[in-house]
Amino acid sequence: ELLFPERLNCSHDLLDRWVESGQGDRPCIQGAGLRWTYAQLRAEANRIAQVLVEDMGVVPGNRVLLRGANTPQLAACWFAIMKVGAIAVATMPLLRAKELKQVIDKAEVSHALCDAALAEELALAQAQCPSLKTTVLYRSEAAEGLEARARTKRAHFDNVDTAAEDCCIIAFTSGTTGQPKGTMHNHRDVIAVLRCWPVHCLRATADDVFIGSPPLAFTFGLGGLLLFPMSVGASTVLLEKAAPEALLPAIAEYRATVCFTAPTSYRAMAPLVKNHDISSLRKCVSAGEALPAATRKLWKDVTGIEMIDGIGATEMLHIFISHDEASARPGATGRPVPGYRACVLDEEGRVLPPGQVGRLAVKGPTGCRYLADERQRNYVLNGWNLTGDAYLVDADGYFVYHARTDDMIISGGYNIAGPEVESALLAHPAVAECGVVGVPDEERGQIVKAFVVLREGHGAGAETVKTLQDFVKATIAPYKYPRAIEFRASLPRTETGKLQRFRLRQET
Ligand code: 3UK
Repeated sequence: ELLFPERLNCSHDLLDRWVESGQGDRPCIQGAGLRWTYAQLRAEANRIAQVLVEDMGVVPGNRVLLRGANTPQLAACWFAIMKVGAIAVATMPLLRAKELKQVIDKAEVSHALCDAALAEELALAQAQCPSLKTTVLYRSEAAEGLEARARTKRAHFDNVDTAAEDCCIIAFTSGTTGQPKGTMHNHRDVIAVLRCWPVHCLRATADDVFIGSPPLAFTFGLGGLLLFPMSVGASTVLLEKAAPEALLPAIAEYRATVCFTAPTSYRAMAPLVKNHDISSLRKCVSAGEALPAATRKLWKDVTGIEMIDGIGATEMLHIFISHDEASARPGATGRPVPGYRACVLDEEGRVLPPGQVGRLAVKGPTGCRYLADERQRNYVLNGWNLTGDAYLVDADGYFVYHARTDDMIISGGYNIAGPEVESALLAHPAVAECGVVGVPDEERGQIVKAFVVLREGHGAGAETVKTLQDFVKATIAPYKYPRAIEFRASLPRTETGKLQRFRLRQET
């Protein structure tokens, strides 16, 4: 059981505390050509907090939209929102006006801070959103821009005295299957996650330099690239562009030690590692989708590093099943992070014995608060969150991922998990990426179909199809092999690195 004071503002624990204890000169955040200490980030956030209150009229509880690539300025804006007791509604940089409108309406956004480079789509959305009254642009030269306003403010600000249970984040799920869903988190939740996975599985120190790809609008990135480094007094690198080709040179340049990204990014980086000096790296975290055993091995072969896998979810804020380097088990996500409980349920909500696939349920200090009532009714049971994943627990208590519940393939009476077939295919050297879905079939109901991106030097053709099919049959139960294989140049993914299987299904 974690205990918290009744009044609590998370920005104090993460930011102000370091300055107050005389450690304000520690390096805190880099990126976009900037290098700020803890004291500098705090001063920036304090000035922006005054812009929010004095110029924009933000009061505690207002929902403030954030829109921008990962930069120190975005982080300063995030802290400013915490400091004034408002609610941060961070959005993915790639969202278009239509999607922004949905977020603004659902979250009842009243104010926005937006990177000037991304102003256009937000302006289009704002024209159709009556609730959104005031937008201020940052990284802007304009006289009414955030920087010009912030220059007139003081470096000091007294944080609003928020309750631990005041909401401070509305986070939207990445919409792997369609409509984004809003989830709410309070100041206590932010502090609670700091005391769970980072302490038990990551164990970073003040000397670590964090880096990675997930946007701060994705709670995987918010935790991994902002909250977790700052909770231990470490430093973080925020990259505006963090595609695999950009991430490797950045790791080398900043001498980064802890990396957060998705499995697909590790697979893309693996063949390029030899061109870069990434000897500084000591911890690599994978989340967002299942980490196939073949990807874990590939990364270990080229870097020597045992990855830390963890399943997290926007509604839980961060990772709740994971492991540390010493207890990694290839093919398994790990065990419940201390502080969380997890189990696998059948359709009626009964706990299943080890070895049986069912619906993953999780309970802990975070979770259970959706914006939409319908979501709350269907995905929260008795304080347990149903994540929508099919899992099994093995005899040692390790949780093994199977599929998203709605991605299970039923073919000829067999239940087949697409990701298991993907893992098998990824172990073949010709396969760079793949996605496996069920497609309608008159005889079998569905058949297993694989979409495959080949590695350089491998030809798409009947011969490769046969080779890959035989390879799968030799690795897992033969009935699971992909009866159809289609070669693609790339696969549809979300901004968070998740394969969009629903799109693959639509495309057949
Ligand atoms: C899937 C995984 C297998 C799973 C997230 C870390 O991904 C995050 O949040 P989302 O709300 O999606 C949640 C869903 O993604 N998933 C995530 N990680 C894994 N499946 N193995 C994994 N390691 O379907 C889950 O229900 O976008 C991840 C931290 C914070 C996050 N928000």
